[in-house]
Amino acid sequence: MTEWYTEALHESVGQILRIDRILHQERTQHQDLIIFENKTLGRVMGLDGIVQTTTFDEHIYHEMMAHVPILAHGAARRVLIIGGGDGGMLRRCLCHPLDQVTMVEIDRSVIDLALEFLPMISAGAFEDPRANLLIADGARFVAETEDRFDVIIVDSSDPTGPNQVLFTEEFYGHCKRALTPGGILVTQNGVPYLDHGEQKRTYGRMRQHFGDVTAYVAAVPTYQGGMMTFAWASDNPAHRQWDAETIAGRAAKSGFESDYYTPSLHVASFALPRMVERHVAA
Ligand code: AG3
Repeated sequence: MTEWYTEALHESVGQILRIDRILHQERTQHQDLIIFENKTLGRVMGLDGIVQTTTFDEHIYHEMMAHVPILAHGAARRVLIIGGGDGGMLRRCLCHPLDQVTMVEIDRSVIDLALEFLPMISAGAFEDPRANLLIADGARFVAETEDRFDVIIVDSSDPTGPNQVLFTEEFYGHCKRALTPGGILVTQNGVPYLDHGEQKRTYGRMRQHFGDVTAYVAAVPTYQGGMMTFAWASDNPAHRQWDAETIAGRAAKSGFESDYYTPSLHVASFALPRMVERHVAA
């Protein structure tokens, strides 16, 4: 009998993925986790009924959330990732000549199981001496840390449960405090065409703490619903206005391979549909 994974993220539309083979399934301390194979998508990881990553298109999301802020910053030495248990974000951050990448993941099981069943996503990143891995509550970490970071990347799931705290004004204020002057915060902010209001309110909340707030976009096929938005907050508007040549020069210095990211796409990703502009301005 054919088994299907039915995603339960949006109220009245959704996607189903055929489960060709279950590699692992368990209730971790924090969430329901499944890793399965699908003929088209390769290996898929779902948490609490929502597709988190697939070997088919993880590169789009991870490249855009790591390379865009790091290259826009231009002089980042220290990066913080909140979440990111599969290690794909860590791997893309470590493509750059950084001193350290701190990753704060609340659920150790996600890391362990991704290492076992999705090792191609982190591709050795956890062994890099510049990787500083902490198993802890990310919201608490940013509220309390004395460390300062040039870029903070919030690689979270959607605000459906306890992780709603990662979408609050208070959390963004703590991120601001943990950034160096002119530092950049980026967060995954859902698919605007299908989204719950929670994510639309992100920009107004960020604006309470940052002088320059916007979004940039990429389409990730398995985050169904069209384009996905990444929220962007900094006090330095120049960081989202570099031209493609400047970005290309920095990318060449980092010297990495990508499958989605290009310097011209980087620049273009800040061009927003009117509807997203309205969310940003609201
Ligand atoms: N975190 C973002 C998952 C977003 C899913 N949302 C959605 N389908 N609208 C992914 C973790 C990858 N490191």
